[in-house]
Amino acid sequence: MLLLVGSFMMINLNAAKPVKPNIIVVYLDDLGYGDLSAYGATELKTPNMDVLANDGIKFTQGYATSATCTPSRYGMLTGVYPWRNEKARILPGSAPLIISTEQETLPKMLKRAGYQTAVIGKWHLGLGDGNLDWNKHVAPGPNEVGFDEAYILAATQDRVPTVYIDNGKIDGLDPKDPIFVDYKKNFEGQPTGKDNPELTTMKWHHGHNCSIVNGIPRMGYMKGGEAAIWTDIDMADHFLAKVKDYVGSHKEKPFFLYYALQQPHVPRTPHPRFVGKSGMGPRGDVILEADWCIGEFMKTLEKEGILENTLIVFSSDNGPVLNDGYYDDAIEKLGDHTPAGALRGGKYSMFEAGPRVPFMTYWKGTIKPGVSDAMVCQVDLLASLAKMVGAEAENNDSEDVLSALLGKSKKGRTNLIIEANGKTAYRKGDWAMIPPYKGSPMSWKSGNETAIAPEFQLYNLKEDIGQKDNLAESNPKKLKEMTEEFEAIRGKGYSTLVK
Ligand code: NG6
Ligand code: CA
Repeated sequence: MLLLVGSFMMINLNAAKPVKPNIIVVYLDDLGYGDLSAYGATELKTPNMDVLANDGIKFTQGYATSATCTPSRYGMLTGVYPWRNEKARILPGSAPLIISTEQETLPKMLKRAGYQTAVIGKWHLGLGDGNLDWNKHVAPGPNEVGFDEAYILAATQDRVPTVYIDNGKIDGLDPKDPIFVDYKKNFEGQPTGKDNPELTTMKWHHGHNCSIVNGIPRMGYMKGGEAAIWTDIDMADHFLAKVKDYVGSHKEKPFFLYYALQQPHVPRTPHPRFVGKSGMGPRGDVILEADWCIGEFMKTLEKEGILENTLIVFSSDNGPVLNDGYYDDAIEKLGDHTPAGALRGGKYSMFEAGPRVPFMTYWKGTIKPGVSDAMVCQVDLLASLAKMVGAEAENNDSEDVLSALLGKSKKGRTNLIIEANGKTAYRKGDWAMIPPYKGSPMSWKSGNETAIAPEFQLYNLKEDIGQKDNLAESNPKKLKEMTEEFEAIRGKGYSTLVK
C-alpha cells in the first residue's frame, strides 16, 4: 500500500501539470560566487541567503548571461542573449529603454498566465524613448514591458537621477522644484566631486566625480528635485518595506515579483545598524545588510502564509568587484575573504567569476534540498517558468531547464554564450573557450582581469576551475569543436576578434 502511494505521488510529480505558485526573483547586484557562506565564504556569514541555498537547490554552475549589469538583466527579462542587442551595455542614467515594448518578456508571459507582476529595486534597462522629461510621466519603462507595478531606482546607485520612480512618476517630486538630468555637461553653479572635494563624504577613485548628492559624488549631472532625493543609507530598508507591502497586498492571486536589491554595488552605504558589522568595511557590511533584508522578507512570506506556495529564485547580475569607483576600504579590509571563491576574474570578465554567480531555487515543501551541478542560466527563466505555469513563450535563447530548477533532474543546458563588455565566449560541458580579442587583459580601473588575450584560451573547468592552464594548443581537437559550435551560434561577425 505504502509503495503504491509512493509511486502514485511520483507519477503526479512528473506529470508536468501546470502549477502557478508565486514567483519571486531575488536579484543582487555584483554579489560574487564566493560571497555567501553557503558557497564557501568563511569570513562572512550570510545565514539568510544560506537558508535558500541549503534548504533549496544550490547550483554550482548557475550563470548570468553577462559579466555586467544591464546585459544580464536584459537577458533574464527577455530570454534573449544580450549580445544580440548592441544597446545592451552598461547604460548611463539617461539612456532610453532598451527592451522593445513589442518584445516578449518574462513578466508579459506570466501576465498571460494570470499573474500579477511587479519590479521593486534596481532597473538599469533605460527609461523613455530618448526624449525624456523627468518631470512628466517617465515612460516607456517597466510598466510598458510587462510589469503592472514598478518602484525602481532608474539605473545604479552611483548614477543620477538619485530618486525613486513609482510607476513612471518620480516619488516625492515637488513640481515647483523640477529635476534635470544631463550626462554631458553640468548645470551652471552646481558643485561637482571633481571641483568641490570639500563637499564630499566619499572619495571618488575613477569616473564618479560629477554631481554630489548626499555627500557622494556620482556619475552624471543633476539639478533640482530636492524633496525627491533618496537617502542612501535607507535604500535597503526602503525597498524591503515596498516588497513586504507588495506581497501583503497581492497574496490572494499568484504574483511575480522581481526584487532587485542594490547591494553590494557602489556606492556601498550600509545603514548605521550594519556599519562595522563585517569587519570588512562597507562592502562586507552591505552584504550583511542584504542578507538581513532577505531574512526579513522570508519572515514576511511565512507570516502571510505563502512561503509554501512561493518559488524563490536567487541570483546576482554579475560577479564581484572591489574597487568600482570609490575609495571605500573594500580592498584594504578584505582580509582572507575571496569574493569570487575559487573562480578566476570578476565583474567585467569573461573568466568564470564574471558570469558564474550564486544561483539558488527554493520552494518550501516542494523543492527537495540539494546541490546541483546542472548548468543553468538566468536567460532560461522565461522558457522554464513558461513550462511551469503552462504558458506559451516566444523563445529565442531561453531553454526549458525547469526540471533542473525544481531539482527533479541534474540536466541543465548543454552550452552557453557569455558576454563581457560586448565580447563573447563559449561554455559547454566541462569546457570554456575564449576566442582571441584585441584589448586590455585588465580592466585597469577596477583591477579585475578581463580575460582578453590575443590567442585562443581553452580550459577544462572540471580539472582547472581557476582557469590557469590554457589547453588551446595541446588540445586542438576540442578547440576546433568549441570554436565551430561557438561560431555557429554567435555568427562570424563578432566584431573585435583578432584577424
Ligand atoms: C562602470 C563604472 C562602474 C559601475 C558600472 C556599473 C566606470 C569606469 N565604471 O562603467 O563604476 O558604475 O559601470 O555597474 O565608470 S553595473 O553592475 O551596473 O554594470
Ligand atoms: Ca551589477
